[in-house]
Amino acid sequence: MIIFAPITGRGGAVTVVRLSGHGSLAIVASLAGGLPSPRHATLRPLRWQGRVLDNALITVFPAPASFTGEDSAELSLHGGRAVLAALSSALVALGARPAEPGEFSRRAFMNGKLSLLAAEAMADLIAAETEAQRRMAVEGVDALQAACTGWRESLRQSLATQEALIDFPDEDLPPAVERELLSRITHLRDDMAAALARASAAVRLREGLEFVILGPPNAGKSTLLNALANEDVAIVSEAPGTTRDALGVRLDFAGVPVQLVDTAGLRPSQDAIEAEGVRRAGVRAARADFIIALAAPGQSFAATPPGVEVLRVSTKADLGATPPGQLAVSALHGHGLDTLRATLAGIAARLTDTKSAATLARPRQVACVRETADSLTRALAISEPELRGEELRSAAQALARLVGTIGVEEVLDAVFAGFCIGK
Ligand SMILES: Nc1nc2c(ncn2[C@@H]2O[C@H](COP(=O)(O)OP(=O)(O)OP(=O)(O)O)[C@@H](O)[C@H]2O)c(=O)[nH]1
Ligand SMILES: [Mg+2]
Repeated sequence: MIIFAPITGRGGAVTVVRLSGHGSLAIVASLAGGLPSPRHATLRPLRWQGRVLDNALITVFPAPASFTGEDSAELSLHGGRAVLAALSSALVALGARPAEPGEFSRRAFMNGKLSLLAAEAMADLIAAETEAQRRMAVEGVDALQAACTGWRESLRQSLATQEALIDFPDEDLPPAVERELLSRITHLRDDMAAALARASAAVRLREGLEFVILGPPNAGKSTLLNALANEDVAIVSEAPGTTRDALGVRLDFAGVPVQLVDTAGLRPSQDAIEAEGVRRAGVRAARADFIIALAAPGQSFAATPPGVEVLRVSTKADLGATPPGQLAVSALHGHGLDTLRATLAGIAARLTDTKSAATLARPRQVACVRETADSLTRALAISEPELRGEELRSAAQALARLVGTIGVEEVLDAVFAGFCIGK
């Protein structure tokens, strides 16, 4: 099936439409009145039903030297809705259909042009908003590919040794064979456990962090949010209980994306709407990556949910003495904000530090490696050779799902559905 989609964003001066699949070059030839030589960008008028659609820069990529591995072409058109619409109807009339999200990448994967991990990293690169996300997408994938190759090889050897232990009675093999097998499995399991331990930083970096501002009414939460965002996002007033909805702004703290969330001032309230705001503040705080607790002079810091790290900051430093040794700001006058920004950037960097090692940045990847490691842990607890072999085979299957060599359909649906059209 021939598929097509614009592979550039909307609103630019040029729109590039990619066409891929067996027969796509014949479609290009019929629109362009012949085929330019492979991989040479060539300017040609595209004609359909006797009229010129547009003058397009055409590049054809005969299989297998294309992104998808299929016959493929890229048509650079003048950017504009009408141009794209006219070309699309011509392509549909000639037997092509619009591509589904991720369909080009999926074909590239199927044709061995792109590994599953590389496809995921490419999607992350396109979605990257900050420098640290870009770096992780570009550099993390090689480290992860290398780690996976090592893991698979180690598991393959373990399986082979285990088979030998099953096939030949114990007395024929030196006891060292089994000792080495167990030590290899232990080493592999520990290596995966280390990768899993680093995963939360990678997942956080990929998804972005959430920092929640929490404190009593009138502590200056909304004022601080506006100051850090450099934008008048939240309503500020001297009336306590102004903010009700949790309100987020997306910031870039030294390359790490952070959603900074302002919340309702915490106090018991008879007002149903304010009480709901307070409840929501608690929910957001409980699932935050980090809490910035605020209190103005004379106020005390609110209790925070267990398990979430907190930074206490005294506000309205211009109004009165603040506890010594504690970060203090006056958001109204801009005092202390640079120090606070630097502190928050340091925290964001620490929470997302992947230590430049192989990173499992997606929940899917984490689940596969956890499943593999769990099977290995169970295998280590089993002395019966057949049963241990079973566990090792489950481990191998879970690992194969990570790189996409088995369970292909189900894994691919989940992975590529998250892509956007044109990828
Ligand atoms: N003097 C002084 N006043 C401040 C400062 N920061 C905020 N305020 C004032 O304190 C009042 C409350 O500020 P908000 O930012 O609305 O406080 P809040 O914590 O969001 O309050 P709620 O939304 O009601 O929970 C406003 O009148 C602000 O102008 C500060 O640094 N110094
Ligand atoms: Mg407020």
